[in-house]
Amino acid sequence: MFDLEMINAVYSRFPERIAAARKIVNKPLTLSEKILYTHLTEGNATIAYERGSAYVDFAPDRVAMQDATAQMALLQFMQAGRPKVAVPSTVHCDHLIAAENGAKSDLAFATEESKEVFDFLASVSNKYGIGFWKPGAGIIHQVVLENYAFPGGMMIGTDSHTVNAGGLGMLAIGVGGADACDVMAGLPWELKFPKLIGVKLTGKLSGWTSAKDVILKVAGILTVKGGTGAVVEYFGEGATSMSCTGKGTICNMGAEIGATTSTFGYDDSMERYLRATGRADVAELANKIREHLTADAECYANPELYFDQVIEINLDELEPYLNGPFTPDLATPISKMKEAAAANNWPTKIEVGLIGSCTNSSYEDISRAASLAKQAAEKGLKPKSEYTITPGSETVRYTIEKDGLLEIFDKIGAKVFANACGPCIGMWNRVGAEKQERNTIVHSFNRNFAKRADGNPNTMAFVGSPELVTALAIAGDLTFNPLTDTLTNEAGEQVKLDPPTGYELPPNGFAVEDAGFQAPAEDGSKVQVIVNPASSRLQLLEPFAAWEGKDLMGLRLLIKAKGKCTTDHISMAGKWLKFRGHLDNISDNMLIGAINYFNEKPNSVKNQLNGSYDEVPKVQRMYKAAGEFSIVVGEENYGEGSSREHAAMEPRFLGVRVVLVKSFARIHETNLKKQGMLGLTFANKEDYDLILEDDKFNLLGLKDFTPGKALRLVINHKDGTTQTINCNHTYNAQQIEWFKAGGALNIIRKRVK
Ligand code: MIC
Ligand code: SF4
Repeated sequence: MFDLEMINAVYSRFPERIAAARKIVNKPLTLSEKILYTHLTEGNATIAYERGSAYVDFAPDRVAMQDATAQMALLQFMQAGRPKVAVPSTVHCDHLIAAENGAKSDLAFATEESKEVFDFLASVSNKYGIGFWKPGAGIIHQVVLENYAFPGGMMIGTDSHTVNAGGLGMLAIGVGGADACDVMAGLPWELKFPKLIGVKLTGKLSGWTSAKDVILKVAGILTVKGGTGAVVEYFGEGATSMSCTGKGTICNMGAEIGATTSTFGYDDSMERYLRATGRADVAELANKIREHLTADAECYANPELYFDQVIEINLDELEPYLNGPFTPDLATPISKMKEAAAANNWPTKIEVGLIGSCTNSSYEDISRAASLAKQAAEKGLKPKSEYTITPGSETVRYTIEKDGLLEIFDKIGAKVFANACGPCIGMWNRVGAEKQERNTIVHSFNRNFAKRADGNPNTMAFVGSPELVTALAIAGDLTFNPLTDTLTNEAGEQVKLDPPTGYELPPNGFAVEDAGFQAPAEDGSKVQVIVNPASSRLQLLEPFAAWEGKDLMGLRLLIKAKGKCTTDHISMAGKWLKFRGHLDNISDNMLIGAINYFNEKPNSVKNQLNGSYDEVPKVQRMYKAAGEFSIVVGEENYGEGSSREHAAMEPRFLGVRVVLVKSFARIHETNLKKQGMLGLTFANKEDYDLILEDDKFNLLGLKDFTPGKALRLVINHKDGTTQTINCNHTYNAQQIEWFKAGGALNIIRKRVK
């Protein structure tokens, strides 16, 4: 068991800090507020922070990083001049393992292919006191839930789905590596005090409906930006009657609505999960302060008085959903899929059904899916689609193997991939994907942006619960509704699938031989971290230049991005994950997925220096070589999706100075600020329409860069006319200092010297 002392220390502060907060806020407190106010850097609360506007310094209890983002986070941390991390931290090797032939050979291949990176992460971890989870141990969020998450805690993680730990009653928040670096260096972590959305769950889950459907429904209601700047707190009979891992699924996909995080109050399901995962002592500690680990009763009785927005969902009436394609908020109840598919001309033949991922690979998920696989075998049904499983952790994998569940899947021809991200992040060497055929897949992951799973822009991915994905893979048909429809079996009979059944927790307990953990050295001072200067995968960071003290004149338009521009569009994953530790090399993927407004094509922009069209990174490198800077323009929720700070560092590195959009996703906006970029929004969104392909820009007002005061952008059109528009920003005084220093890390560097 990890962290018992730390958890004890956190809990012993709770009563006093909550009493102080209650006094200052002067009304009953939600769980989210309790966790926020017990984690203030200042200690006991002295101010009632205004939700949605006050910047507040917090002291998170722990940090988690995955291999693809840890490289940058730790390259930055290495410059902070500390012998050890200030709070318990872990690294998890999961993103760099591609899925192709099956767990064993894929893992062996990845371990060899990414040896240099894994060795780097292992040695940095060893040196600085960071727990290291080896390749094959599992996906970060599942491993965190099983080992580290605790009710009432606050953690940050360099991955947007860090929020998964809300299933155990934490406030767990996804951040860029620079934020993680601060916290590991013992500095406060700043967050805008969030707004609160309450989701009241009445009724109970039953039959085909699962926790996943709750969040698929919520995504349909709130859309991909509806949760921005807010914590979503779930409560009600539907919440307490649901499993802890089901809660994890709901919180996990809260990232897809842009929520800062999501959480649930401590309850019996969490206690059961803590005990089942070998943390009875944590459960005992939590039980002692139980009333502090959930909201004050008044908040749930009259939520409208305590939350900024309240949504009510009746689980008795909730249908299974399928969300997609291309966006996780396009929610279609399964009963309406037939119509929706016909209306949108979606291919209805399902090529592959994929279950698992950090979102949905609990014992409960797998056992419910297995109950359907078992029926298929018994009823003479052969899955019409390919079917794959990615277990979330070695503990889950080992346990489902021991309990015979893998054998059941084997009987229907399923392929088991390594305990890793694999197909969820484009690390899927799918045969034939390069042909770019239009096709449909269904999966139980969380994201379905274009190209995300297999790199094919024409793959339409629909997100559903593992049970629904399994039923659909058996049917091979997107319009199959297992609640009402029958299937023809091998004997030509019509058969119906019974609703799935499963176990909340393994009836015989979890088991594992080697969970994959490596503890760091007690004294890491002698450990050497070596980065080969000739490496194509790792590169030490050079400081970015400080602001030159002047307004920015003559900026070139690099791209005016049209429509959805997620971090997958800005810094694609898949094969590019290889270069996450090498800023120069990964910069060759900068914005290659973004659609150019002027020709509607990806990765084709006008080079203003010679009028020709070329790839975005190439054009930007030419500007850089010519000593010129540029600006990127975008639309709504720019930078949606992941926490990867490469989406901010690449433009910074290549000489983009300003990103001007209609609105930002939270993590990306912070990442831009941290790296010394100017992330601005149109004061009038229609001004987006003023930007022309040959424009050059002057950004004015920087000498007087002040919180709350708009900057001015002069647009110089090719025909000699100019227009001046206002650009808003959300920089506070400290963030303005980051900009001036050329990035937050430069300030830390100065302190070290
Ligand atoms: C994702 O789901 O997009 C990722 C890959 O886990 C990212 C992190 C990354 O890009 O490394 C995330 O969600 O933050
Ligand atoms: Fe990995 Fe996918 Fe989860 Fe991201 S969402 S951590 S890529 S499994």
